[in-house]
Amino acid sequence: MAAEVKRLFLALWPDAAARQGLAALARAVALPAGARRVHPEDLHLTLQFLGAVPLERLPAVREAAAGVEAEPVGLELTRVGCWPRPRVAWCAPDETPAELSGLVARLGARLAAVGYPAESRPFRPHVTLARKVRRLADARLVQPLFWRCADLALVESLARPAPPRYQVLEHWPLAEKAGKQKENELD
Ligand code: 3AM
Repeated sequence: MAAEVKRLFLALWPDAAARQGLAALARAVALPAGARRVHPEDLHLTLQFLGAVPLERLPAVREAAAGVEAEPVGLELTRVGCWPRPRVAWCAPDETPAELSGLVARLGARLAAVGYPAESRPFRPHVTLARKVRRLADARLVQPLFWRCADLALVESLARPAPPRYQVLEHWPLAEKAGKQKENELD
């Protein structure tokens, strides 16, 4: 009998305020006919896709994610555009903040150590806004959206066709370093 599996990925998951902002941005983007907007509750930023994970591997994956050292990441989403091959419309920052690259590298190393190596393609942070989009002119947002990413989530991609399609199985707050908190307290 085939082993039971879950289709999983690790993502930065927005809090209610960031989700509202992302959803408003997604609504404001004019999309071509046939585009399928991502359900507001599904908006996220993927850090690493794992694919089908057998249930018995789940504890190792959770432990890998739980133990990653990371601080909250300040992300300024400044532009929208489209990748014609996966046919997705996205919003993205101009540059990848160093804290985000660091988080992806450390998380990737921990996941690789339990058998889930990262993709060879370079990491390009983005929030997918819609699917089935072949063409959308790159545009700068008049009002960039700031998202303080403070929640790392292990997410299941559900097989059922209706959105929302994703379910957070577990999530971990990204903690400010103790030293930094002290500094802020003195401000
Ligand atoms: O976060 P976004 O929407 O960019 O496209 C899938 C989605 O990306 C991606 O993982 C996220 C959660 O489903 N994904 C799905 N299959 C994938 C694969 N085989 C994949 N990424 C890489 N390789």
